[in-house]
Amino acid sequence: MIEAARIVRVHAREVLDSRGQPTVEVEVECQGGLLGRAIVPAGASAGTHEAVELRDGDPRHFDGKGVLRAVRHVREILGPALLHQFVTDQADIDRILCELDGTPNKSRLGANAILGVSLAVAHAAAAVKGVPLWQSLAQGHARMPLPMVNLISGGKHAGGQLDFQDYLLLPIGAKTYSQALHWTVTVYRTLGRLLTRAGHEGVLVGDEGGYGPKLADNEQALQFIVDAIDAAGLRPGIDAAIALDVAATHFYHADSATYHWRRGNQTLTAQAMIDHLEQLVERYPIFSIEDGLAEDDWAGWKQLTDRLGKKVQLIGDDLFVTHPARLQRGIASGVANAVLVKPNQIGTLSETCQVVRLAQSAGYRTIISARSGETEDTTIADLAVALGAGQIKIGSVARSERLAKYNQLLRIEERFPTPSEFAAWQPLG
Ligand code: 2PG
Ligand code: MG
Repeated sequence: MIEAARIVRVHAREVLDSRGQPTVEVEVECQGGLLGRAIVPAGASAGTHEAVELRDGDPRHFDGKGVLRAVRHVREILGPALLHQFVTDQADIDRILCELDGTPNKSRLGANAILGVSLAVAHAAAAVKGVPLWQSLAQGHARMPLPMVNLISGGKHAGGQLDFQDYLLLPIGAKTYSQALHWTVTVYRTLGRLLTRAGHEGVLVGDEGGYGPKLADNEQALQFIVDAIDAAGLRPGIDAAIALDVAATHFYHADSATYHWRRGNQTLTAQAMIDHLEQLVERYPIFSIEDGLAEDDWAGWKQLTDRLGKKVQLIGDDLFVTHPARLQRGIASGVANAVLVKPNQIGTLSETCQVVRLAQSAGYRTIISARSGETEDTTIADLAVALGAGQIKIGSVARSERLAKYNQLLRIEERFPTPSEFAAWQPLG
């Protein structure tokens, strides 16, 4: 058993993600042939403080988006350094990977190269132990997460039709994961019918499978969702609520410290943004707001938290970028009350787990999240269960790179069938 756990081969290749863009796949093989494999996702609305995703910049190869350099770093630097290591020593391995890179943001070897290895090691360790990944990673209280599911896409994910990036469903009244998923699919389909009936014929889906209709404004999108919850036979605000990812970083102008709506050519201060979000919360059953303000607008974020943090889940995505130091700053200054957790924002599995533990110990909620560029890799589903994260954000209930993860959670749920093993929605305050 011990010898079988030694790494004997690390291989990487360039594969394609759900947008048809190149990304890194890594395989880690142990003595005796047991294998772990992982594919790294990619964001479109990435925060500037994220770990660096290395792209080749060679215009002749996938318009400069190739990842052959990152692949080479796995084959020639990271992989050889791990030969003969015990695959179950995840923390040591992640430390070696960080040391080989030597930069604070993984810019030398690439967070995409490093994360691919880190996650493939975790899969290989689970294979060696002969248990599912969630079980191999489990720390403390493993439980099924509540999904937060994209219904309508705007911002950078759907051609900028709407200013907010994601309008999501939070099935807050569901008693189990599968019930939450079933309700969400029903609302998604109902919403599709309502949009079609209102003349949004052949409505296209955005990068994450959410509808991308040309609506007049944010409020119209919110009203469509409330109507769809209702028409699906669920009670808005009781069975199902709305979550928003404003992704405000992407319409913030730092030079004038203002937020620019594309719709109506409006310019808003942080104060006006907060007023607007508060009005929306009063008018619609919005229980969660992600990136309501920009990634470095700490002062605005503090006001937002003081105003809404007692009743609304306020998630930092671009704000915290899954980074322990940024999250620590948020906790110390009372900014936000939840953190979005994306392994590729920080670059190793161990650091990702560290951020979740830090958040949990401070009473911040944790939402494990996919990226807008995804693949068939399902690691985050197991991770959300293993860490007892509470919530997961994967995109919509369309497109197989999303469903691969929802389906993995259905498989895992067979081991966690009771409502007591499901992270049902807990009201704030
Ligand atoms: C986000 C993510 C996922 P991206 O902003 O939360 O929706 O988008 O992966 O493009 O950063
Ligand atoms: Mg986001």
